Amino acid sequence: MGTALIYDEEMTKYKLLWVDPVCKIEVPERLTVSYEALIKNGLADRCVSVPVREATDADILLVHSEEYLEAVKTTPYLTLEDLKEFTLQYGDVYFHPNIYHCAKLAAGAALQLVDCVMTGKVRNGMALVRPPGHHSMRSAANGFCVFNNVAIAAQYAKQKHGVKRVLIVDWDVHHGQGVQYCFEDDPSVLYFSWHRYEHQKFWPQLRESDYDSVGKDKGAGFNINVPWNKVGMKNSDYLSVFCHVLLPVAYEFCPDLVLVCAGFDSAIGDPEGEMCASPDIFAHLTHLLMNLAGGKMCAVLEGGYNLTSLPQSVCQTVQTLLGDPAPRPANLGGPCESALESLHCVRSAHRQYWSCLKHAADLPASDISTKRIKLAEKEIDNTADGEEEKIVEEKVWPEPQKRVTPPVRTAVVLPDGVACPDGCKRLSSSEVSDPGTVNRLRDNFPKAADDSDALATLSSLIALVEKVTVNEMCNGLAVVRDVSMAMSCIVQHAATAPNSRVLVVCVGVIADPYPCTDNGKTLLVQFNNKEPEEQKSKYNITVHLKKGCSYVSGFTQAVLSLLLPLGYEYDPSLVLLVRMPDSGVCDSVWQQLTGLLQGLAQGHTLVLMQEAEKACVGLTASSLLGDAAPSLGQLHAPLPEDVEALERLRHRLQADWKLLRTTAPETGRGDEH
Ligand code: Q7Y
Ligand code: ZN
Repeated sequence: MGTALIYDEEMTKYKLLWVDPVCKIEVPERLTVSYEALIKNGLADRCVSVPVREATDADILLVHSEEYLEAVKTTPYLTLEDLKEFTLQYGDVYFHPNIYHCAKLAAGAALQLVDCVMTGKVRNGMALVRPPGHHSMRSAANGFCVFNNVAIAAQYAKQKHGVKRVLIVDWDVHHGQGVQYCFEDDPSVLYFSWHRYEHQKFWPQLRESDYDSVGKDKGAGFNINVPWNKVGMKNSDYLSVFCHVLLPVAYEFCPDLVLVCAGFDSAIGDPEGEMCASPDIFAHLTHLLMNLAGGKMCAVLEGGYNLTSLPQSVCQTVQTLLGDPAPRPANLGGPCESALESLHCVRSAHRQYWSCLKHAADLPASDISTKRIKLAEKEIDNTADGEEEKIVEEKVWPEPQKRVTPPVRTAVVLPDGVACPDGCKRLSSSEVSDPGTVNRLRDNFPKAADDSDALATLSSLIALVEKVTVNEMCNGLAVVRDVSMAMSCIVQHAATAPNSRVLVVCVGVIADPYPCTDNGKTLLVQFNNKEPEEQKSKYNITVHLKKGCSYVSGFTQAVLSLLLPLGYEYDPSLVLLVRMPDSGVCDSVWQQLTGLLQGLAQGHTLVLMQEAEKACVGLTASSLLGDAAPSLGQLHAPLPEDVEALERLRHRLQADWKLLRTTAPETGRGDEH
C-alpha cells in the first residue's frame, strides 16, 4: 500500500502584492523548493500522485460561515486598493486575486488525501498546499490562512467516511487556534498542538493557547496545548512531549484517522519559530504516529519559512511515510528545564481526563501561568512584536544524511518446515557458515558444543547481524530452539565491534545464559511479572507488570513512556527484540512494539522467537516489512499497581536517563526570591 503525494503548481500562483514585513515570508517558493526536493531525492516518483480538486461550497461550509465564504468569493474581482482594504479586517494575512482559487485547492487537496486513505487506495500521504489553514476561523482569515484545510478534512472524514475518532497533531510552531475553536466541545476530535508561546508574548498572544485550555463540555480533555515558553527547543524536547503526553493519550484515544497539521516552522533555521530541532526529527515524529489508526495518516502542509530547512523536513516526512527507516536521532541530551515545566503543567492539567496520566505529578508549586500574569502586569507595551524588523542570527546545521534503504528489508533464519513469509529473504545456513565462527561458538557456548544444528543456527544469526550492521539488509527475524542462548550469543558478538550498542528488549522471563550488561554496550530492558530482586545497573532494567505483558494498557504505557525514551536516549546501533515463550503478549501489542522500535537504530531490528511460537512468524514479518500494526482498541485504565510501579521505576531511573523526566526539579523556586 502506497503513499499519496498531492501537489499542484497552481497553488504557487499568488503572492504578496504590497509591502508588509509580517507577510513577506509566505512566498510561492515554499512550495516549489519542497516539491523539487522530493523530486531530487527520488521520493516524488515513489509516491502515488493524486490530483487536487477544488473544495465545494458544501465542503467549506463544514467549518466556515456562509457570510465569510461569500466575502472571500468577492476577492478575485477586487482592485489592488480594495484587496488591501479587505485584508485589513483580518490579522497577519494577505489576499490576492488568485488566493480564493488556491484556498479551494488547498482544502480540496486535504479532502482528496482523506478520500484515498479512507478508501484504501493508499496507506497514507502528504499534501503540499498554500495557503495554510490552521489559523483560519469560522468567519475570519488569519495568519496566512484562508480556509481551515485540516479542520474541513476532519469534519469531512466524519461525515463522508463515518470516521468515529480523529486525532489532529499540529506540530507547526504556531497554535492552530482555528482548529481548537472548531473542535473545542467535540470529543470525537482530539486536537494536540505545541507552539511557541513565551508566556503569551508570542503571536497570536492568546490566553487560550495555554496548557489549561483542555476543551469544553463534552470535549473536555480533547484539546491538548503544549506551550513553549522559550525559543531554541530541541529534538529532546519534542520527543519528550511525544513520549510523555501525545503518544500515551493518542493510544488511549485510539483514532480511526490521524491528520497532521504539518508545519515545519518548528524546525531549525525558521525565522518565525526560532527553534533548534533538526529536520530529521520529523522522520521520528512521523514514524511514531504511523502505527495509530492502522497507519491511516494524512499530513497537510502548514507553515515553514526557511527555504533550506523546509524542504529537508518535508523530505524526511515523506520518506518516512513511504516506509524507509528513520535516521539515527542526534543529540538527545534530555529536555530543557522550560520544556519540563510545560510538560509537567500539561500532564497535570490532563490527568483527570486520561487514565495514562492519572499518576502525573500535581501542578508545580508555582505554576507557569503565574509567570504569564506577572509578565502581563509588568509589560505595558506588548504590541511592538512584529512591527519592526528583528534580526535573527542565521543558523547553520548539517544537511540530513541521505537515507539509503538496503536492497533487502527483512531476512529470516527459520527451521526447516517453517515457510519463508512473503517478501522476506531466507538465509540458508550453508551460505553463511564460517568455520572460525563455529569454533568460537563451540568454546563460548558449551551447551551447544555437540549440537551441530544449534551451532549452525547461531552462526546464521551472527551472519544476519553482520549483514544488518553493514546495512546490506534492514532487519531480521530468527526462530530458534533456545532463545536465551541466541540472545547471549548476539550480545556477545556485537560487543566485539567498536561502536556498537545493542538495545535488548525482552518480553518475558530470561532463562540461562543471562546476557552481559556491565560494559555499557548493551542496554537490557525486560518486561515480565517476576518481582525484580534488586536494582541491577543503569543498563539492566526490569519492568515489572502484575500480569506480565498480557495486560494491554499497562504494557502499552510501559512501552511508550519508558521503553521509547530509554531507547532514544541510548541510541542503539541494533535493537534485539526477544520474545520469550511465556511472554503472554497479544498479537496486536507485539506488532505495535515491533513497529515502534524500528524508529531506533535506523530500523536495524532483529527479532528472536522460540520454535513453539512459529504461529506469529507471519505477523512479525509483516511488521518488520513495514506494515502498520492493527489498532489496540480504546484502552482501559491500566492496573493501578502497574501504573504506580512504572512511575516508581521512571522516578528511580530519571537520574541516569534524562528523557524519562517529566517535571522540572526546581520549578518556580527561583522566581520567588
Ligand atoms: C502565521 C504562520 C502560520 C513575530 C511576528 C509574528 C505572525 C505572522 C503570522 C504567522 N516575529 N508574526 O506562520 S503557520
Ligand atoms: Zn506556523
